[in-house]
Amino acid sequence: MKKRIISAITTTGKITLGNYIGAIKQIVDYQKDYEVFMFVADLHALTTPFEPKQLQENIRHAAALYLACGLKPESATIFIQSQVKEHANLGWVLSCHTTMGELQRMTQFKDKANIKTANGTEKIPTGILTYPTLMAADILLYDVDIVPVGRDQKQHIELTRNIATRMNNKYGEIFKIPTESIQKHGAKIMDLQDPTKKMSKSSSNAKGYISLLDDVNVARKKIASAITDSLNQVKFDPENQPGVSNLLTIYSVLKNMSMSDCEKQFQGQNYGVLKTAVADVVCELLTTIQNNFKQLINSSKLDDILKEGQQTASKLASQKLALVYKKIGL
Ligand code: ATP
Ligand code: LTN
Repeated sequence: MKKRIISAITTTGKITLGNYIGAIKQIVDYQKDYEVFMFVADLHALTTPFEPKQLQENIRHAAALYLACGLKPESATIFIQSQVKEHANLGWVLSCHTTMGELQRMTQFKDKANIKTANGTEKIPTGILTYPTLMAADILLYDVDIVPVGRDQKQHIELTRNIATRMNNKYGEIFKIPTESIQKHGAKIMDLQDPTKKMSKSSSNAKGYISLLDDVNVARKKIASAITDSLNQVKFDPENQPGVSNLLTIYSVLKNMSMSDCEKQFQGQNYGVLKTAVADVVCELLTTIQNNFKQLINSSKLDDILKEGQQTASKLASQKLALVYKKIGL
């Protein structure tokens, strides 16, 4: 039997090159040999301020982009999280088996909540704190083996394992214990304007990230104005040359080349040459994705794929939730 994987992207904004390299590309590669579940994490998007219309557009764009990036409905179940009610149901049960301490220790919570004062929590939606239990539900509903994610999610998968093990020990075997898959290179693509920060779709500076739907000329300009350094050597050294290392990482992942081969290719060249090469490979990718996207975004084919995804996912999710309810005495 094929091993199963699951992943998702939160619809808090435009899907970025960081999301593509850290998550989507891995999943597209996995689909040859694994049974893939990939969903649009729209319930997770409620944890940050949102506009209903924009949210709806982001959800459809995300689903179309998964397909445009190469996910195939024949080998992947693609669905929208809020259309499978069991996610929120199981999320509640799991939150009752997770401590406040565990959730407060999550690095992403500490970053996002940015608690500075004693009464600072008044402004933070509770969902920012409890979101890892919903994420654990997303994973545990489907008996998956592997969760391909970027590095920032490692802690959440560890928490998922802890909750699952705790419940298996208390109630008997319910959940399969998943592991994360994090790439050696590309697990954390950095902001083009501040290469010490992760490239993030919710960044306030659009020059720092490349959206998969950015006009290619805009993307080219963003890469041309990416922050580098004054050392004038193309070397992979994230600590001392974070900007150059970030560009090299993007190049090496998209070209499927080893880092040492990339370093050799640019040895003795100036940063302009590197930037042009990165822009070429990124724009080639964006052009392909955007052409596919245009065909899909208003098509009924997309609706059909999502409907089928919902049915397949719901079947598994409802069986798992029924087992959980039975085991815990509901
Ligand atoms: P936000 O910007 O709102 O914090 P995000 O862009 O980090 O969101 P998520 O939806 O939280 O996106 O992440 C979706 C997937 O993309 C996760 O697996 C995450 O680890 C990965 N990912 C996100 N940003 C990057 C990045 N800069 N580099 C590599 N992987 C990333
Ligand atoms: N917020 C998550 C996206 C996500 C996810 C998941 C990823 C929600 N549920 C389940 C993998 C598996 C993130 O990666 N930031």
